[in-house]
Amino acid sequence: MSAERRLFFALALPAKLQKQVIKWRADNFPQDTGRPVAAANLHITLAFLGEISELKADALTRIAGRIQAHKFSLCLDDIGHWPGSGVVWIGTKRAPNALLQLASVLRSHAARNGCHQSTLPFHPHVSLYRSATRPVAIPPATPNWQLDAEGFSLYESTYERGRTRYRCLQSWPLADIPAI
Ligand code: 2AM
Repeated sequence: MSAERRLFFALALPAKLQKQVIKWRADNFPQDTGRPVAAANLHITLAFLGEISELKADALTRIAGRIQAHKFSLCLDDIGHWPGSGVVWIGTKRAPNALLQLASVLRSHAARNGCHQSTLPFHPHVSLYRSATRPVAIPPATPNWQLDAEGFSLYESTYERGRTRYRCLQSWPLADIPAI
């Protein structure tokens, strides 16, 4: 039997935005806030699949390739701390419908293929710190970065020598918004 892999669908942050976020994080949070997420690992999870077989991964990869969704932009203008999960995050106050629909389609396909989905409402976010279980002084606002989503990807999460790495397995483009 082939090994299971920990997979998820996500939106990547472009390298320029990764750098901006990392600099802003360093300037705005004390060093002992928690475990900072590495720049290359910054992303917005669309659907978490968990540890799944190659068979299920193949099925969901084929499905992802048939999804028809449009490009969208979102403004990273929100910030918060979930003490229970220890996550400090940035997100958006107004999630575009195209983002919610893409996540919803991926999550329902994941559920239909036996990947347990959280019952909590989808809250698009970029995790900045993990293991932040103590109170965190949250900056009043983010610099309102714009994220232009032109595609989405399937990632594998691995843990080697004390480091979490996310490897992009495949990406799919989002379609241009038709001119009216
Ligand atoms: P995050 O989106 O809050 O950062 C890979 O592990 C990614 O999947 C991480 O980005 C992580 O959290 C998200 N993730 C991990 N476990 C999850 C779960 N049980 N439900 C939803 N998302 C999860």
